[in-house]
Amino acid sequence: RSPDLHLVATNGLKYPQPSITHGRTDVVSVTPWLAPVVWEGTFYPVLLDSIYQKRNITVAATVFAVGKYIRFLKDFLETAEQHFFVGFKVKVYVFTDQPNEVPKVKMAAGRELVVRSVPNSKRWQDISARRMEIIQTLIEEMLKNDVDYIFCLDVDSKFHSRWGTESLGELVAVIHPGYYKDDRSKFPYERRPASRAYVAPGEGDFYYCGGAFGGVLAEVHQLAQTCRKNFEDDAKEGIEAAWQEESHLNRYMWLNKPSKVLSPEYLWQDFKARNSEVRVIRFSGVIKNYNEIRPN
Ligand code: UD2
Repeated sequence: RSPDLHLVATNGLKYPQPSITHGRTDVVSVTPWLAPVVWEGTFYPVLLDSIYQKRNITVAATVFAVGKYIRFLKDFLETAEQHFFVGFKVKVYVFTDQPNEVPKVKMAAGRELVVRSVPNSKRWQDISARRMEIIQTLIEEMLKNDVDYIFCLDVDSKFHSRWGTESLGELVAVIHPGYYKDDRSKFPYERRPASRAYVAPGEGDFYYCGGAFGGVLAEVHQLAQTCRKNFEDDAKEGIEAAWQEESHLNRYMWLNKPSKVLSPEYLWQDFKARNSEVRVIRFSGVIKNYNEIRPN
């Protein structure tokens, strides 16, 4: 089914009158291919929630906590309870090499934690990149159950404010907070033509995060399968893209335009001061000591 074709509103629901001449002027809220860019002030949460409540949707999230990254899981899960699709059916899939260390976090009715074992890897690059293969396999299993949307998120992060139905779409990408004011020649795309993640000079729309993406199952499956295959085919030729699966994701999103783009409100970085156009930080990466936390 195509979930976004028919938006049925609730009869009698009250919300402010929409305007087509007044709105945010400090940010761009639509891409040149006419996908919404979601910023605070561009949507009505109550209206969107009522539309998606009618559909009785289930949203899955995947998160990987391998090796020392298990320490981030408690805050991630607790803050997800407070901010991520509150009031909706949610299934959080935790992939870890230490299933016994997964914190017991109390979840509201309709919300569920599913813990899966995955092996550790010697190189952090492999842990990060192998997520695509595991996400691909997970979606193949899920097609048999009733999950509608999936988001794939980094564990070393916390929710601070609402992340909800405004983020739903067929294929959803998040603008990376580090580069959104830069010329695209400065984006850290993979620049070697030999790689399947290559983005040529003068190409590319935005620089998207590897740490958050999502959409409907079929679309995210296609993305994960393609990024996995390209990553593995590169590896057979001794090439690893500059930012592993994030580079492949950026190549993918260049060719397959996301139907919804989430502003950097949806993945900020705690070490960066908040920019004025970012009125709300919804989700952000915590500060971490890379040398201490990574296996190599
Ligand atoms: C960026 C991306 C990340 C990924 C990476 C390139 C953001 C915010 N982050 O972050 O998604 O694309 O570049 O590979 O866009 N992990 C473990 N154990 C480990 C290492 C990694 O569980 O030992 C998992 C964990 O879920 C972590 C994720 O892999 O959140 C990404 O690794 P990272 O956070 O070290 O990557 P980073 O900060 O370079």
